[in-house]
Amino acid sequence: VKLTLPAQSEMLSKDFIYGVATASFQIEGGKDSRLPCIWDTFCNTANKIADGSNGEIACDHFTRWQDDIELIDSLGVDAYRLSISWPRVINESGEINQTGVNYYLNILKHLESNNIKAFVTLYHWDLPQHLEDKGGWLNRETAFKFRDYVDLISKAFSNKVHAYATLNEPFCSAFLGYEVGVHAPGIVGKEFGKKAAHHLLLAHGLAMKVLAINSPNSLNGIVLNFTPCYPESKSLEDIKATTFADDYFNQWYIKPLFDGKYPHILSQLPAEHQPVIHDGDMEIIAHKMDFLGVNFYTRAIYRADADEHFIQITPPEPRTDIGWEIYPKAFTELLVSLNERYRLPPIYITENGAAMADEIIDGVVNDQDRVDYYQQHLNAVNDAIEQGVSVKGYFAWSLMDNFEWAEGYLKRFGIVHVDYETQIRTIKNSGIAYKALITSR
Ligand code: GBH
Repeated sequence: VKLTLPAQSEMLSKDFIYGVATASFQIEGGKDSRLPCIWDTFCNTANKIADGSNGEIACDHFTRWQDDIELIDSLGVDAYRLSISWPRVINESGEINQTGVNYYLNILKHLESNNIKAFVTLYHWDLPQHLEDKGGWLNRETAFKFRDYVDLISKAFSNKVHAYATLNEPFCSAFLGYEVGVHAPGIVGKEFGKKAAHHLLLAHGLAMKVLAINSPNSLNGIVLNFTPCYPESKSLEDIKATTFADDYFNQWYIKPLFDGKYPHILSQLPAEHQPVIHDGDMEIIAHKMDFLGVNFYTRAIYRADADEHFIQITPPEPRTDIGWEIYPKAFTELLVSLNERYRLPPIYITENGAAMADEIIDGVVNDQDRVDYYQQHLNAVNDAIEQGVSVKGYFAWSLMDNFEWAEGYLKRFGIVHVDYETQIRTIKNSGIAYKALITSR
C-alpha cells in the first residue's frame, strides 16, 4: 500500500511538512493529575456520549507518551500536532502547575531530539470546569483568562515550539457547545452561539498579541474547520439559503480574522442572537497571523426553508463510518475560494482524515477505504496548490484511534489502531501508506 503524488508536485518537496495530529482530551487520560474540564462533566451527563464512555483513560497517552513519540517517529513524519490541556498546566488560582508543564516540556524535548517539529494547539475544547462555572465562553472574562494562560505557558515553553495555534475550531466550541449542545458544555439556544463565538475570537486575538511578544520565532496562528456549503439545486432560493449557511458556519470564523468584521448576515440575526461587541474588539481579533490552519473532512448540502433560512439535507454516498460524505473536490474548491476571498498567510492542513470501521486480521488492519480517502484528499490539496494556493503542510487526523467526542470510542479516525483493552497500538495500512509517501521524497 502506498500514497502517491504527481512527480512534480510541491508536496513532494522536503520543505513540505507532513505530520500527524491529536488532542489532549482525546488521547491523554491521566484525569487525576489535572483539574476537571467541561468534557469530564459532559461525559458524566446521561445520554451525551454514544457509548457512555469518558476521557478518564482514553489512549493512556499520559503514561505511554514516550512509546507514542517513538511510534510517531517510526512513521517518518516531520511534525506532530498536539494540544495542551489548560486544566493540566494552570491551577484554579491561575498559577502555573509545574508538574503539568513538565509533562509537556518532556514531550517537547523528546520531539526535538527526534527532529520532529511541535505544532502546539493551546485550546482543543478542554475548558477548565471552574471557568465554565462562571459562564465559560459566554463570559467575556474567559477570553482574558485564556490570554493569561497563554502568557504563562508560552513563557514556560520558550523556544521549543515550531508553531502555536491559539484555538482549534472555534465553530465547534461555539456552535456545537453553546448553540445545539451536542458538545460540552451542552448549552442549547440560538441566543448563545454567536456570543460564545465572539469571546472565543477575542481570546484568539488577545493570545496572538501575547505570542507575538513571548514567542516571536514560532509560527503563530489559528486552526479553523470548514464544511463547504453546496446548494441542493440551482434555484435562487437554495443558492441564497446556502450562502446564508456558509456565512453562518464558515465565514463567520474567518472573515473577522482577515477583514475585521463579521459577515453582513450579522444584521439579519435577531438582536438577542447577536454578539456583544466592544469598541476595539474587531481590531484585536484581526491580529496579523503567520499561518492559517485548515481542517477539512466533508461538505454539506442545503435547501431553502421558510422558517429556518436553510436546512441541511442528508448527503449522498459515498460516506465514511460517521456518515460524512466523501467529496474531495470540495477541499480544492474551499482552498481556492478562501485564497480568492482573503489575504491569507501560508496554509497548513492541520486535520484531514476519515472514520472507518476497522478490523485487525492476523495483525493487519487493511483500511483500504481510508487509504483511498487520503489519496483523494492529498490530490485535492495538490490541485489547490497548482491553482496558486500556498499550502505548506498536511497533518493526518489522527495519529491513533481516540475518544471521538460525542461518539465516544465507537468511531476510529487513527492511522494507528488502538486496542482499548490492552492499549496495544498497530499501524494500519493507511499509516504504512502515509509513511511510504513521506519517506519517498
Ligand atoms: C475535528 O472536528 C476535531 O478537531 C477533532 O478533535 C475530531 O476528532 C475530528 O474532527 C473528527 O471529528 O454533519 O456532515 O455536516 C471536526 C468537526 C466535522 C464539524 C464535520 C462539522 C460536519 C459534518 N467538523 N462536521 S455534517
